[in-house]
Parts: sequence; C-alpha cells; structure tokens
Amino acid sequence: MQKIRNIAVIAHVDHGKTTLVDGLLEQSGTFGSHEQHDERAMDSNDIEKERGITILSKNTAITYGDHKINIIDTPGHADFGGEVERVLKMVDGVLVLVDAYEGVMPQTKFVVKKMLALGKKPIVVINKIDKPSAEPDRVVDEMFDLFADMGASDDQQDFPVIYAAARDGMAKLDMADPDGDFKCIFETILNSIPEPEGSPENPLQAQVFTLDYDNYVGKIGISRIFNGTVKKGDNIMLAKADGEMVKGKISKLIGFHGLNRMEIEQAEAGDIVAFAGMETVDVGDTVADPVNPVALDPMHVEEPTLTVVFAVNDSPLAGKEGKHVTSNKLRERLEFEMNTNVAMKLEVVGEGKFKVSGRGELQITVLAENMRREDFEFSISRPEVIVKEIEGVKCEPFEHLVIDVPEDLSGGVIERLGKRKAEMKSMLPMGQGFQRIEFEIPARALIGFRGQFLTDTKGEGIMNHSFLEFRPFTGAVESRSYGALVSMTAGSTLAFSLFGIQNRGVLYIGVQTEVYEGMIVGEHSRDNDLVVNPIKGKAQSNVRSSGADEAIKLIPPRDMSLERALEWIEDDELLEITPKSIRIRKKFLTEAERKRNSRKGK
Ligand SMILES: Nc1nc2c(ncn2[C@@H]2O[C@H](COP(=O)(O)OP(=O)(O)OP(=O)(O)O)[C@@H](O)[C@H]2O)c(=O)[nH]1
Ligand SMILES: [Mg+2]
Repeated sequence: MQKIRNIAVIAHVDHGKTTLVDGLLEQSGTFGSHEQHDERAMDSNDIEKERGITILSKNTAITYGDHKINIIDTPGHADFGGEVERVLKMVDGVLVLVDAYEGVMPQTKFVVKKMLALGKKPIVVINKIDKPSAEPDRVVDEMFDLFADMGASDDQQDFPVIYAAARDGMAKLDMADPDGDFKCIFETILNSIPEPEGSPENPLQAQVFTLDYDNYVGKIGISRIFNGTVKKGDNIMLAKADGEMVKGKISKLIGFHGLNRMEIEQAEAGDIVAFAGMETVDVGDTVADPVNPVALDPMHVEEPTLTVVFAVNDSPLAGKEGKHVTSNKLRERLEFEMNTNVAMKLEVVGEGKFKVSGRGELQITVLAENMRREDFEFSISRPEVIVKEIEGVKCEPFEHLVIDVPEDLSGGVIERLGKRKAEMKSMLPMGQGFQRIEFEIPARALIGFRGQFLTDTKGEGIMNHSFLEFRPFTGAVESRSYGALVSMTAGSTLAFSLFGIQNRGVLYIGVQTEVYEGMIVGEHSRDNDLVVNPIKGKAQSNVRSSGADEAIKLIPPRDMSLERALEWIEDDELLEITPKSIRIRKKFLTEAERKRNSRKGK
C-alpha cells in the first residue's frame, strides 16, 4: 500500500496559504526544473488571479521521499468558509497558517474551531516572519490561547510550530535557528500527521467533497477513498445523502500530481482522486461497493446567510451589451451554478426573478462577475440576510468583526458601529498607533458598512468578519445615510450639467455616458434623493465665449465596482449588470411611480 499523508492548508484570508503550497510543490521537486508556472499557481481561475484570492479549494499531490502528500489549498475569505469545512473531513491533518503580525483573525478562529471539532491534527505555521512588524512570539501565544479556548484535545494543544516566510521558501523550527528550507515542513508533516486509516481490502467507500465539470466527461466528483480499491471501469453504487442508491460505473479515474491531472487505472484507500461517469453525483455522496454499499456520514453544509434576487434586466438599455438576456438563459445559468456550488441555493420567486442565497456578498459578486464575462445581462437587488425561526424565536445571522483602526479615529468608528447594534468585545493596542477592536454584530448591519468605514478611517482601517451564529433578531439598524442623485431623463451626459450636479454630492459617472430616467448618477450629500438632469447642455447663444468650456473642471467620478455598488444600494434600487457596464438604478424609473409606491409602503 502506498504511503500517504492528507493535509489541508487553512488560515485567514491572505495569510499565505497558496504561496506556501507553491513552495511545497517547488521544493518537493514536483515542478520540473524547467516547468514554467505562475506565482500562486493553484489560484488557477481568472477571478482568483485578478483578485489574488482563492475562491475554490483545490487539491494537488506531491511526492516527498517515498511518501505521497495530498494537499488541499483552501480559501481564506469568510464567504467561502463552507468549502473549508467540507475539505477538513477529507484530510487527517492541517497546516494552520497565521500571519506573524496580524495574528489570530476572525477566519483563523473559524477554521481552527472546525478543525479541532473534527479531531484533526494541526501544525501551526507562523508565516511572513520576514515582515519588519512581525511578532512571532506574540502570535504563537495567541494561537496557544485560541486552541485552549476552543477546547483542543491535549494532543491538538501540543501542536508543532514552524516559522516561515513562505514567499521566500524559507522555514525553520525555532526563531533562533538559521533560515532553512521547507524540509522541516515536509518532515513535520510525515512525523506528526497520522497516516490515513482504512484498508484497500475492505469494500469501497469514497466520499465526494468537491464537484468539477468537464465538457468531455461531464460531472467529476473529487473524492477521498476511505476504504477499498477502485479501478477504471468498475461498477459502483452511489449512496446519496437522502438514502437513495444509484448504480453507476467509473468511466474515468483521475489522479493529481502537481498542477497536472492524469488518467489512472487504479487507486486505493487513503488517496484523493477524481471520478467521472456519474451524472447524478453530488457533494457528500458515497461512492460504494455495488454489492455491499455502506454510506459514509453525510456532509454538513453550512446554511446560506444572505440572499439577493437576480432578475431579467428590464432597464431601457437592456439587451444592448449582453448576449444572454432572457429569463430562460438566466435560469439555466443559475441552475448550472447550483449543480457544482453546494454553498449556494436557488429559488424561483417570480417571472424572471431568482432568489440566490449564499454566504456573503463576495460569493454573490463572484458569481455575477463570472456571468457578465459569459455575456449575460441581468439585475441584482440589495443583499438581504436570511432570517429564520429557531424554537419559535425570529433569528438572524451574527458576525464576528475585527477592525484595525488608527487610535485617533477609533471613537468615531465605535460610535458608528454602536448605531449598527455592534457589541464591543475587546480593544487592544497593535503598535504603530493602531488599535484592534473586536465586535459581535448582526450581519445585516454590515451590509453597506465597508464604504462608510473606509471613509471614516480615511482609507486606513482594515476590517474582517466571519459568521458567528444565528441569534435573536435585534431590530432596526442604521443604514445608508445619503440619498441618490437620480437622472430625470435619458441621453448622453454632458460636462456642463455634470459640473452643476457635482456640487450636490459625489458623481458615479463621467461625461458621454448613456443614462436613462431613474438611473442613479451619484450619491447625494443629503439623506434624500435628488432628481437631476445630467444631459442638459449650455443654453445656446450666438456669442462664443472662448475659453469658458475649459473652465469646467470635473472631479473624476467615484469608481463603483460591483462589490461597492452592491453594498451601496437600498431596497428600492437595483444594479444593472452587463458585460460592459454596472449601472445603479431605481427599481421604479419615474418619479411619479416612486412617489406612488412610497405612499403605498407607508
Ligand atoms: N512578506 C511576506 N508576504 C507573503 C509571504 N507569503 C505570502 N505573502 C504574500 O501575501 C499575499 C497573500 O498570499 P496568498 O498565498 O494568496 O494568501 P492566501 O492565504 O492563499 O489567501 P486566500 O487564498 O485569498 O485566503 C501575497 O501578496 C503574497 O505574496 C511571506 O512569507 N512574507
Ligand atoms: Mg489562497
């Protein structure tokens, strides 16, 4: 039987997981010496590359001596926390990374808690020790306390520590040691992560933890084999979460090595491989022996906490920039997403209206961004948190929020958060004039908070949050304090009129931009909406006053990214998303309609 170790790399966002995996691939000799690869090679899809974050967990395998080490790189952003939880079931140990300056952050807590509860064996990697501000000793203490607080077993609490600068391929077991390479990481993995249990002689039991799709072979289930041996062409039984048994056949067996996938003939207990040939496969399904099928425990997938409505684009500019605009197309695409993305849910809520639920705004933004790249046009509504009844009590999701802010600005931020029903839990000096403050806050109150926070901290604040739990509903929270500047007419914007409007707030669009009645062109500096005319030219006169046009100095419009716009909009507003544009609009385009509806609302 092959000697195997299965590990996951887990951490808060940006603490260096994918960079560390680069180093593990590199230094195990898994990349050929002449093989070209990008930095953070495992972040393989476009959005991951552009944003420099991991969105989907991905697995790879390296060979170290006579061992195969299967490694799963996981996303650190809280919205993708559900991925991490599933992945943890598939491995026997973890590398928990933590930034040597930032220390324990919300998602560190989240992943450590899950890992400990599942009884996994941890190795703590204090990463980025090259940072001038690094305080590795403090961070080791923080990790020790965190493990103790979260109920680590004695064995887990006795974790090995590795100090690393993953980006430089450097690691060592003691800060006092001279800089070394990743050999100590490989050795620690072999020595302290247990071998996989199970036997190749037992009846087959493999559990699917991620789905993939290939145009040629269809749905692919990436799975950990817990027992037995599987060969290409084998007949198997697929044991579904609901107890149903579906006969199937392994049409292809796929193995992992470095960045490559290759067809293999056989795999056995302990390994992580991919199967093709089962169209009905879902995450959590057991691939089992056809004669003696025994299902593994179903997988717990965290409930979504946030919903938005995707709808057919019905703006006056609809259909001009995208190819796929109909309700059917939209529905097909969203259903396809749900097929592979277990963390999201879909519900049809009306003609051409689809409620999509997920774990956070970033997750929803990534889906929307992928869709616009595939030439879709659609609208999305303001995110709403999912409220549910638990034992007769109306409950809503709460988040653990950590902010790092300049000391002199912290008062204002605390006051703002108070209005949003945040409860302060701790406050610590972080050096360099910064304070770290922790809160517990309804997820609802965080929608739209980031923009405000950046303004309040002059762009210097850092905020991080992750899901805590559902708690009793807290009542109204403060929302956007500014109104919208709404266009009263359709046409192309002119500098002359924008010049007049920019004194009333902040513009979101520049000159020669197509607008329509009810489209939002900026943020009003007051709390009410203001209807404006952005296409009005200068009054015609025969006398040309030379040089007057140059006097029009426009402030560059605020760039509204998809996330920023999604956070900004209110209930009576929508985002119109096309491959070329992101427009913000009122749900009701004419002022008369808006008035009628606001009266109805009251
Ligand atoms: N100074 C320093 N920077 C590092 C080190 N390791 C990684 N980084 C940088 O940290 C940033 C984030 O690295 P990633 O490897 O993408 O982090 P990650 O944990 O995979 O991030 P997510 O997958 O989005 O959670 C990148 O800019 C890296 O270059 C290190 O040892 N020292
Ligand atoms: Mg990553």
